[in-house]
Amino acid sequence: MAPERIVILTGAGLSAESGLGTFRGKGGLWDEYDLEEVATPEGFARNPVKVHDFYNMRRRWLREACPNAAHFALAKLEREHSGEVLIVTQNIDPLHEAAGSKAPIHMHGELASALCAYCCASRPWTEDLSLATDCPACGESGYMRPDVVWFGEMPREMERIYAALAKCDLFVSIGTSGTVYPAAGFVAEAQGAGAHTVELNLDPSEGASLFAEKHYGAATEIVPAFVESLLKP
Ligand code: BV8
Repeated sequence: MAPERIVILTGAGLSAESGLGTFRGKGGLWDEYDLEEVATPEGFARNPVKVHDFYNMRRRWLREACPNAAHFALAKLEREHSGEVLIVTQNIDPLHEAAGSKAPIHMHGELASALCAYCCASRPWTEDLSLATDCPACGESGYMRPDVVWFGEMPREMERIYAALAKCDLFVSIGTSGTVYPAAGFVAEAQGAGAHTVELNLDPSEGASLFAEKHYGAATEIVPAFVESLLKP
């Protein structure tokens, strides 16, 4: 029977073929950078310049990045599936939206947005950030930061995500190593709700054994094929 309610979790592997770096595995960002130094509030407090440089570099990468066949296939599923489709992404890039996805949940925030730690205003941001950047809302200087969720910070829209996992009948995890929580725990939540669980990845993730169905290969190949299998009458 065709699934009615689908929740899809995506990770850095979905954007790998769009030229954006992954975190772990060969050549991953965490090989080059210490996540404690560049992806925690403590690291930002200790050395904001280093953190701004890390995110300014990644924000510049966005200017060259285009959605790939996997992003487009997921947008097609959203348009053509008769039931509900919710995309929850760990990625901070805007490639789901660029491929036509309407409203993915960015549970780890968005690189193309800046947040003022003084007045909490956030707004679209494509340029570099630095300590000299004034907040356009409150005018304070030295408080602007990337609008992302660092380690030790609460991911976004968790209530909405858990509510969707509790009633989904298909959970698909794409391009994630299954190492970062709470996202890595979503498959267990979905399974507990009786959903069919599928992993689409380049190679088995840390949580591979928890999935009922697995397909391994490049996202630009296996995701369009999987979407076609879901949409065929
Ligand atoms: C929180 C945003 C609580 C910024 C990121 C022990 C147990 C449980 C939890 C913890 C623990 N110790 C510490 C924690 C908490 C911690 C955590 O999980 N740590 C890990 C390291 C153990 N989690 C947190 O801190 C989270 N917050 O728990 O808050 C709380 C409660 C109350 C009040 C306050 C707080 C916050 C986590 C979010 C951190 N921010 N990023 C940024 O992007 O710079 S995490 C970062 O990792 C990215 O978001 C990334 O998306 C995410 C996960 O990585 P992946 O997406 O999976 O990427 P990865 O490179 O690992 O894997 C890529 C995969 O793709 C690979 O499997 C590869 O095979 C595949 N692939 C590659 N190429 C392709 C491909 N697949 C297909 N096709 C290809 N071509």
